[in-house]
Amino acid sequence: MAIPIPSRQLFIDGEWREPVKKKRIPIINPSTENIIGDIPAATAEDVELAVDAARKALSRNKGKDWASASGAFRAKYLRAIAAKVAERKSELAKLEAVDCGKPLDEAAWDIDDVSACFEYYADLAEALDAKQKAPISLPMETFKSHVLKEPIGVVGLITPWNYPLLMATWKVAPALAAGCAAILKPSELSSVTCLELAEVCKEVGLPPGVLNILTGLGPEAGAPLASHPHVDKIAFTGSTATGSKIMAAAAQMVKPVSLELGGKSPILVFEDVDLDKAAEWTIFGCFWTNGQICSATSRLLVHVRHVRCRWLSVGPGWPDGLGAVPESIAAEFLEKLVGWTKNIKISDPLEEGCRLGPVVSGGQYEKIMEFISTAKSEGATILCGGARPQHLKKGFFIEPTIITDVNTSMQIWREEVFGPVLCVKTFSTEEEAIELANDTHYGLGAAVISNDLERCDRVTKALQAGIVWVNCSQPCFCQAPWGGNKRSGFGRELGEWGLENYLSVKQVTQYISDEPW
Ligand code: TXE
Repeated sequence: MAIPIPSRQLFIDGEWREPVKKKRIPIINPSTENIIGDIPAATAEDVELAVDAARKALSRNKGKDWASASGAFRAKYLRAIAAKVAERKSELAKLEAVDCGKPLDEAAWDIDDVSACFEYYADLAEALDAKQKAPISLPMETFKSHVLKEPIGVVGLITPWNYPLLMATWKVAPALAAGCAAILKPSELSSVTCLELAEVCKEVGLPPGVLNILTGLGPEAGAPLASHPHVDKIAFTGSTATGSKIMAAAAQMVKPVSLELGGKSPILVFEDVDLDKAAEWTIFGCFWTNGQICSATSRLLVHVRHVRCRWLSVGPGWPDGLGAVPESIAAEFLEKLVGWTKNIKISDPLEEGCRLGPVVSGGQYEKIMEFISTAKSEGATILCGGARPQHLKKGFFIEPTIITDVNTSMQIWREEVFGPVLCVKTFSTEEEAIELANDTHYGLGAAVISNDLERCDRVTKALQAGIVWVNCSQPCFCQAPWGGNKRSGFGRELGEWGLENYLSVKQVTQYISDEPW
């Protein structure tokens, strides 16, 4: 079934504009490898126009402009966007599926989340009005002080391809709720639904310049946005390498940045679990969205307990001369995981029941296959998957892959794969599990699966991650903060934290005594 891709231009100052250099980038359907359309490619000249439009949106009709309007005024537009997105859910989900390879069901959840996120920030925009002028208690009666929360100004939002419209929304909705004017630069690998967001904004009559959408390549469109002197803040989701470049560019102008970068998140499965439930969360936690999730719990740590047994005291490596057999859930658990993984339906994302589609691009396909082959050459064992599915001759499809016999110095254990690849190690004590889990440069997510809630609590506190899931992996709610530590970045999106990202705090202090100071 061919899904028609609307032909769009850049969205600047409320209008469709051809890129100054008239360049376009082909859209490749990752399931078929066919070109199905193209998107405009912005360059520094277009960034200049978009920044001008955004600045005008914050100064035109002084007193009634986007920044100084009430939160309630802005909320009306956010709610209208939410409603239009909901109305176009089925079409947007299909566009997402053909553009980035996401199974249609999952794309439809994303679109629901997009609407919910715009609604949520509409609520917070309204609530912001009541929070203005919050008094501060001072130690001197001759002064009074309060706080104004003001929009930061013009913000640049640079987003990735794995949740194209949803990641854009996590930034656009709070930025607009706060009263900022925004320039969104989605990933060149999947921009189609973000351009449809532009159409939605036109339809609801969003004031010109409040949201500008520039599609294009990172170095050509993203870099000039990040370094532009009249962009007051950059919010970025993507790779750690690009995040570091953006931070360096922003540092030149002491511009605030928030960064949501990669991850190599662990899932710790203890011996007391219900194996079916643990297997379900492990599989979902790693293979959902074709494994292309920054928070994917792609390092499985599963309990194995060595029971010492005199009768078996033959093995080397046991200093006290005792033998050992593993009393463990590991073997049974892995057997279950492999069985279930082999049953995952891999197909065109539009096909009924598809659970795993292709990865987003030829480049990502090659990169993931290289990871798998390096793991093999370093001595790891591919328990299942590791290849292109035999029934699919075209498309960037990779079988869901489980890898064991991994050691902690291997690339597959240390680096983000961003594909359907789970690697496994065992642990025998809680301390060892925590040490293995934290032995990474990243710190985005982590999951702990155990029926012992006291243990869950202890382990949660010990894990170095911005998000810890207990007895689950990956659920995400727009009310709860999202973001990481270490090289996974800093700053939090979603919830009230997401709004604060786009607000600046102004202290107002007044001398109220008639006495001379
Ligand atoms: O990411 P980039 P890519 C990781 C994942 C993946 C790898 C590469 O491991 O395999 O990154 O993916 C824009 N100045 N993640 O190359 O480059 C780019 O156009 C300004 C994790 O797609 O980080 C896109 O809009 N912008 C991740 C955005 O940055 C630049 C999601 C992200 O692209 C730029 C995606 C520059 N110099 C990939 N260069 C997550 N955390 O969810 C590129 N861009």
